[in-house]
Amino acid sequence: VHPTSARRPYSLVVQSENTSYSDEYITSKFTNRGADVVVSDGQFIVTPTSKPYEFQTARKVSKTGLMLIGMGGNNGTTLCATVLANRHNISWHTKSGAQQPNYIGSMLRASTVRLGMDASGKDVHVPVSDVLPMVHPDDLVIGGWDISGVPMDQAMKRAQVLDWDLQRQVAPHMARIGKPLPSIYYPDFIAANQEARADNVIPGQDKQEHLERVREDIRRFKRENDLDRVVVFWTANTERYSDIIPGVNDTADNVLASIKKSHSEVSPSTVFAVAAILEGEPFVNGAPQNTFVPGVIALAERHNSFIGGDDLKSGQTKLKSVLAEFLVNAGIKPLSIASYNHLGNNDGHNLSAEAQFKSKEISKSSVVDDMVSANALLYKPAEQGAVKGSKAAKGEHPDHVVVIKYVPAVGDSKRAIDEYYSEIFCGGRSTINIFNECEDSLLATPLILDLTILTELLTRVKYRDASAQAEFAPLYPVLSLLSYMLKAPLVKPGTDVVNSLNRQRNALEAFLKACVGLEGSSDLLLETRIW
Ligand code: NAI
Ligand code: DG6
Repeated sequence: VHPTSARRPYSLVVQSENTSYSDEYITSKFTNRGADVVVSDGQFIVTPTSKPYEFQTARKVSKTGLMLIGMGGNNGTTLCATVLANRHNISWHTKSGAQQPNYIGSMLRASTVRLGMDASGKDVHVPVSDVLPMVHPDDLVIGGWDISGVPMDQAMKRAQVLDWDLQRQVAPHMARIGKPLPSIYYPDFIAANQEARADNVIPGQDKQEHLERVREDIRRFKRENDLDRVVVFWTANTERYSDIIPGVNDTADNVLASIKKSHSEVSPSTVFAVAAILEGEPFVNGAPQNTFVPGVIALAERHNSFIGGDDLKSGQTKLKSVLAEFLVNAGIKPLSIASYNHLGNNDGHNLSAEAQFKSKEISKSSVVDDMVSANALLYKPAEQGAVKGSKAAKGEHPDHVVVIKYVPAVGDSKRAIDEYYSEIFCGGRSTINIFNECEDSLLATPLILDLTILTELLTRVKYRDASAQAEFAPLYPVLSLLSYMLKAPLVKPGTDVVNSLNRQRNALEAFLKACVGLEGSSDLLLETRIW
């Protein structure tokens, strides 16, 4: 068994007055430290703040189902087949030799976190998945929907992602999953070139009936598999953006009423999100469209139901969120970022349509905004009172262009080219070119697993304001802690989006550690800098 697939009993014990253990819970005390800043007459007046909280994490991992919308696609079939390969320990032959299944690319299972030092002063690291009790990906019960009724073994073959020898061995297991459940198809939302796939659709155009049908699918899946929790995950085709229309999708009640009226601006992904919210099960959007119209966020708040999104951050954007931050934090000024990619899978085919490309362009483009706005030394901030829509009102920003082309021959193997053109010391220029080639679905699958496992965990974590001795309450429904795996992170309305990959990871690591009572940044390493 590959180390990333190994099953380890939960064995982390924190010995501290801040951490207590019962059979049911891990309870920790945490002080949230920050600073309030007031700018007055050119002075920054900073007041450190601290507020005590307690976290309570249920130790029993839920028996978890993962319902994929778009189960028969490249991501869906790759995920099912690789989990089955891991579960049954199927190894296969490639031209370079025998290959074992593993979970490489999963931040939870294949990366580590530093706990502290041993007696000899050496760092001690554990897999991130060992910090708190988490679902093992092999244990996920997988099901879902697809508008294409091709059975899963055939759909895996159609995807052309996995080595033939793996496909051959995993095919009987895939065949047992059978056909995905029929799904909701509103042709207006995905590219016209997808029509031929749509042979497995829930009949009719009555959106309320569709909602009820999907809710029943979730309930049945949960019942038949004896599950505690079902994560509903959109990995279906990218949809066009929905128009935000007052009275239609701006409030929770309006979204529900619009579904009842079968309003044309309610997308399939929104119907699925509403179904999950009403069932009290988490919903994650792995694609870029605005499934979470304001009314859906409000509905999630009303039902205390968890949501996360948008769009898996698998390759080019992940690197961009590191490289752009590196340049800006090094005091170098990116003047333009030009990102091009081509791919030949069905996702690329769908994205060759203008409206669907637009959704992807938006999610890929927002990723450097916060880094740029954090550095007023390099980029002129937006001018208050400047003409609306003018450059001055928007603030200075590097030119940022995103191009995607469909080239069928390369299949799932995406080619991404990026040019970072920057201003350096005293008028100099620097150009960095990057070329990346990679199977898209093999990058995406571990992210879907991480998002599912983290989401399940976050449903088990409660918090309370320790100073008020309040009741423990669930976290806020929009799970922004999932940002590390997402291109355009959905955050609590009114709060800033953090795109920096390092900051996103630090936040997640700090949160997991806080839940076991390990506080503070370990990178100061003060003991190594003083006598
Ligand atoms: P794919 O095209 O192979 O699979 C999508 C599947 O969704 C297809 O089988 C299609 O029949 C199905 N589908 C379409 N509309 C549906 C509906 N209303 N209900 C149920 N099923 C429906 O695409 P792939 O490569 O699996 O990607 C899936 C999604 O994930 C796309 O939106 C893509 O943009 C997004 N994504 C993929 C990444 C990757 O690296 N592979 C990274 C970031 C996002
Ligand atoms: C073409 O860009 C296809 C897309 O679905 C991407 O593969 C996907 O959004 C991943 O994007 P990125 O920028 O994280 O590599």
